Amino acid sequence: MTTIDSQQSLFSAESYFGTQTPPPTLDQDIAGVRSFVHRQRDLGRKVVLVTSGGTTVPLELNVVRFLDNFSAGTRGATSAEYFLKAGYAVIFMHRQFSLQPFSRHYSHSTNPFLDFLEIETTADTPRITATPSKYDHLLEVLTAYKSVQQAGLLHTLTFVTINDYLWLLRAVSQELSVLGRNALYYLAAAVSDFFLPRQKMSEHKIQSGKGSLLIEMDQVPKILQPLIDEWTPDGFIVSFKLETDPALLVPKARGALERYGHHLVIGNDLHRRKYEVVFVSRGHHGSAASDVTAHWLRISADAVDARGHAKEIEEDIVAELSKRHQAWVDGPQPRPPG
Ligand code: 9Z3
Repeated sequence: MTTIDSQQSLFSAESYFGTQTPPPTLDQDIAGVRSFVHRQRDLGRKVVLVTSGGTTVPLELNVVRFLDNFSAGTRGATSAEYFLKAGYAVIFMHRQFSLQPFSRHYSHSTNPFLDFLEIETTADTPRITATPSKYDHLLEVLTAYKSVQQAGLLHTLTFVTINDYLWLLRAVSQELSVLGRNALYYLAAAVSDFFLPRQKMSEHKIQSGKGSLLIEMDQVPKILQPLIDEWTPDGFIVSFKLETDPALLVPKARGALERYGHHLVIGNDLHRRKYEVVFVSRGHHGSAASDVTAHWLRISADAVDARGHAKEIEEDIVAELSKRHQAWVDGPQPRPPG
């Protein structure tokens, strides 16, 4: 059995999965992913895994309190819609109750769906109709949603804790690896950097009355490394880097790219994330550190799209990614060993 080094408190992916327990629904979730992936493979479709929303860090085994983060899942849910439009099948792995593709347009707090409905009382039996001013938009969203459902292009999975997320990501990526280069990873979930191993968690609700509470957390293992090297070596992998200090954004994104050697890091600043992102990747001349390029995508706050709706930066992110992923699919294949 893998043990935790209590001196270092540093988990490798191997020691993490050797000591932390899988979520109870993992096998069932993965059976669903397997049949989805195999169906898409038989149909020759590319598949993108979109991770979305924030992970929680429970403080107790019988959990009453947990740490969380700000992410509502807007980036992931919006991008998933554009990936579907671009012809991808989508595995949408999201934080329970965070925004989802299509229904995101009718979020309960900003756009409650009941406000889109009217009761017509002219006939004997009252009928429900759509509010006229909202009708066109509703029809557009509903048409896209129904056609995606009918074509079986969207598969949804949920996580809550950082532990759920890590187990699911490993298992889903192993399933997706059968697609080789046709698999794209779009890791937009806001993943906690720190966690409490279950061996250090209080079983019951932490009691107050003893003064301040001190909690020492362990670092979450760097999961991108085995994802890239072992679980899905041929997939096109895009990670996100979030910073709040703009001066750190490109250096940190660049650091992640150099550390893991994957395809692309998309950097975003917390406050500017809806209007600009930076694509940090290697150029065309090999993997020399000096060859890293930073390519900015920007939209203005009042930009509109081709249909006259408020422009979403995810439209441009996904357009650029589809091109880069296709170039990877069509690119030179590594020579077989021997
Ligand atoms: C992101 O950077 C996402 O774009 C956001 C989206 C979380 C900012 P919203 O849900 O926000 O649309 O409101 N995701 C990745 C964040 C993250 O945890 N990155 C890690 C890091 O920065 C690396 S995997 O170190």
